[in-house]
Amino acid sequence: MKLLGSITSPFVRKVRVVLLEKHIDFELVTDCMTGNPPPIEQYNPLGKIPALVLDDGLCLFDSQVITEYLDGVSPVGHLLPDPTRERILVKRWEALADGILEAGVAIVLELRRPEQERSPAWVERQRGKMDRGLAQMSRELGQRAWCTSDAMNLSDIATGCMLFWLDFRFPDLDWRERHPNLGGLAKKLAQRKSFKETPPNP
Ligand SMILES: N[C@@H](CCC(=O)N[C@@H](CS)C(=O)NCC(=O)O)C(=O)O
Repeated sequence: MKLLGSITSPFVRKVRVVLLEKHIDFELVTDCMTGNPPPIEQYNPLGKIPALVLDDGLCLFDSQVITEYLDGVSPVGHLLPDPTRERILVKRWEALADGILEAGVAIVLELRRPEQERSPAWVERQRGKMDRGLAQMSRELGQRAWCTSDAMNLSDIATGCMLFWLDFRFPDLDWRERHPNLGGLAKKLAQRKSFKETPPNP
């Protein structure tokens, strides 16, 4: 299978970490976002990465669909529990991590606009989503070792990819000081081979 993506995208990183944790072979294709039209549009009409092209040609998007698919096709290192409530708790956490990322991406894009076209109110609104999202994660994690279970699963991977992307794009955000328990979780994830092999700034 081919993963269309980039090294810096946190959504792509989440998929790469899942592929590595589950020992699934894949080819990463990174030159798909430039050009007019960019090649990604042949695979995902929304023009977004990640997109996963299966061997039979079917193309999957977005990252939450891809991670669920990958967990289903290989029994190695199960990342989503079977019982509905436990599974939905993991997917809810993944949605929260991805939502914080989407707010962060919106800020990055807004700040790339010419200064006179930027909306401070829009940036503030997105910042509120990030702050509330992180606070809720920290509250729910409490003193537990992992986000939703006794062992690492997709909720932890999604959270790690989000936190490390904040380090990459918002180095001054003091999330570790505000939420030391999230810092502890990040420390454990950073030691895993799958995270070591997928830094956004190699
Ligand atoms: N909900 C999507 C978000 C993916 C996303 O926003 N990817 C960004 C890169 S980090 C992108 O491709 N942006 C290009 C665009 O929006 O045109 C997912 O989880 O896959």
